[in-house]
Amino acid sequence: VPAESGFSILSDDFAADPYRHFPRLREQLPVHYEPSINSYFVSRHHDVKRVLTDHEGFSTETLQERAEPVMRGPVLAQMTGAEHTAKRKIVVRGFTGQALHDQVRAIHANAAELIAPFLPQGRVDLVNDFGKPFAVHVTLDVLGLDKADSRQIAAWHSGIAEFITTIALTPERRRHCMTCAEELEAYLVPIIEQRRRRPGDDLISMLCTAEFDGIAMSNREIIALVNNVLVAAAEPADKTLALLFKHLIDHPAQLAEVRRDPALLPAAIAETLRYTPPVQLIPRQAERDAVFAGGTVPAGATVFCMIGAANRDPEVFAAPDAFDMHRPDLGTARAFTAAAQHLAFGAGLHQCVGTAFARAEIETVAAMLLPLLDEVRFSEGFRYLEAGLYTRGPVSLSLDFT
Ligand code: 2IO
Repeated sequence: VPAESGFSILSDDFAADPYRHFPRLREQLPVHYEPSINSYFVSRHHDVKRVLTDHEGFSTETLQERAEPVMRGPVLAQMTGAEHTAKRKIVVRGFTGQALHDQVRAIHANAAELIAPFLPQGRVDLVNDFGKPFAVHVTLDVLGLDKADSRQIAAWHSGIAEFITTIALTPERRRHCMTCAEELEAYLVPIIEQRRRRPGDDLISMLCTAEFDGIAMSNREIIALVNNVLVAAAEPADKTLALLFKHLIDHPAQLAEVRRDPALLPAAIAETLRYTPPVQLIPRQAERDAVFAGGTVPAGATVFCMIGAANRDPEVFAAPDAFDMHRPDLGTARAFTAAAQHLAFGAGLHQCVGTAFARAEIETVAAMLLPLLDEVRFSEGFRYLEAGLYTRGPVSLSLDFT
């Protein structure tokens, strides 16, 4: 039946506005098959949650092909058992407590430095002038990498992220992405060697000094985790920030409320993550035949969880297509925890380790920008455009302010 529906997730029509297609997908094609990539797409909240939390039925094997070539080793989401528990704990430690406290200072400093040149102009492209460099600078501070190299690292990051988030890569682009990954690896090796000898308080040093089973991690293991953090921290950040501002500008009453009371920002950020999750797809591999209400996924097949569709499932969220930071079903207090109703951070054993960091990052920068960008509005003639199937966000966000 799906093959005859005439509908494709790979069509330009879907790319232009996936949200328009989600109701029909959830209702009529809840287990949609794409023959050209031999993959299944699940869109109901219940089904997505099941795929992400049934670790026996669905594995992260897909990342061996989709991520490992550019990550140069296994990322956290690929690991299982004792290795996963131990290494996840090491990375969590790098993003909580004192480390997070220091990161908030760095977030503040980077935001202040990057917005300064635009304040006298009264105009900024929140994606390209600010968000993208901001996301990379903050990540470099976390890792303890030199911001003098930020343009080069940003270019390598783009290539690596392109590899992971492109549904069907051409051989030419694939080669470009692999070159980026190899050059970044060559850049990191001497830095890792040096941090082993003289560790600082950055995340790379933490990875160098941490022990798993009484043994220090190899260069390959550290490089993969550094790449993992680089992509996971930098790729969704500018998108989330721009989406937050877009939704607040589109909803002036809610914008006025968060201006009056910045304590509402976590709710506005959580609702942004529900309404327009920057990570739209999470891949898994079915380990055995999996029967859903709308069809069967055969053992060995790739299943993509459609986070954007699940987050607007009317079974879970009332009036799901409305942006409302006060919605009672958002569960604001739980929105950045394992009990979150929205699935923007995934679910289950591999749920995002950077959740607290992501919240602190967007909250800090938004609380800082809101008072600076007075009477913020879209620039005259600005046309809003989103791009991306895997990670998705505004292409640009030209704002005027006074
Ligand atoms: C980096 C896709 C931006 C992760 C991935 C290979 C593994 C994992 C994710 C997120 C976000 C990125 N998957 N982070 O979806 O670490």
